[in-house]
Amino acid sequence: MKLIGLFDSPYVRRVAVSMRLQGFAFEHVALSVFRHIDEMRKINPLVKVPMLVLDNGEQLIESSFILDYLDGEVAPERRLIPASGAARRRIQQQCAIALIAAEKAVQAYYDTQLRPAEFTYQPWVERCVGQMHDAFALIEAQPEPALLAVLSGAAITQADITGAVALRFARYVHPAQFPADRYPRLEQLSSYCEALPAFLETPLE
Ligand SMILES: N[C@@H](CCC(=O)N[C@@H](CS)C(=O)NCC(=O)O)C(=O)O
Repeated sequence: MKLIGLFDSPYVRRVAVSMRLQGFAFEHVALSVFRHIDEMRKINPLVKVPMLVLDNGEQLIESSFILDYLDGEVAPERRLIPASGAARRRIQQQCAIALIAAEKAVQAYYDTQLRPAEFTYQPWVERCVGQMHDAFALIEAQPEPALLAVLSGAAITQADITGAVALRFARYVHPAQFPADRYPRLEQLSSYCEALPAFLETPLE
C-alpha cells in the first residue's frame, strides 16, 4: 500500500500512526499538497491528503474512511474503533471532537499563514481559534474512562491517537496558544503517545 501526504497533516499522521500500530506495511509518498501540486495531481486529482492506494490500485480518501477500511482488515482485538455498539459511538464521537480541533487549527493556519496578510479576516481566524479551544477543552473535560485509560494499560484507541495527533499539530502551528498548563490531561496523553515507537517513526516535522 502507498500512503500519500506529509506527516505535517494531522489527517495523514493519524493514518500513518494507526497503520504502524496495526502492523500494516506501507510506502510513504511524501508529497505536499502545496509544494508538489503538479506531481500530486497526477496521482491524486483532488489534491487532498491522506490518500491510501491499495495494492490493487484502489484509491481511498478521507482519513476516517481509510481508518475504517484498515480496522476491517485486522483481527477484532486490533481494531482501533470497536465494530459496533455504545463503545463504537463513544470512540467515534471522541474522534469527531479531536478532528474538529484539528480542522479548526488547520483553518486558522491556512488563513493566517497561506493568505497574504491583507486578505486575512481576523474575526474568522478568532472564531476558528475559539472553536479549536472549545474542542480541546471538551476532550480535556472527559471523564477518566474516556481519557487517559491508555495510561493505565487499556488498549490504545483511535480517540487516543487522534487526540494526541491533533494537539501535537495545533501546538506546532499555533505555539502561542498552548502554554504547557492549558490542557494538562491532554498533555499527559500526548506525552505518552508521542513516546510510542509508532509516533516516533511518524514525526510531524
Ligand atoms: N476530512 C479530511 C481532511 C483532509 C484535509 O483537509 N487534508 C488537508 C491537509 S491537512 C489537505 O488536503 N489540504 C489541501 C486542500 O484542502 O486543498 C480527512 O480527514 O482526510
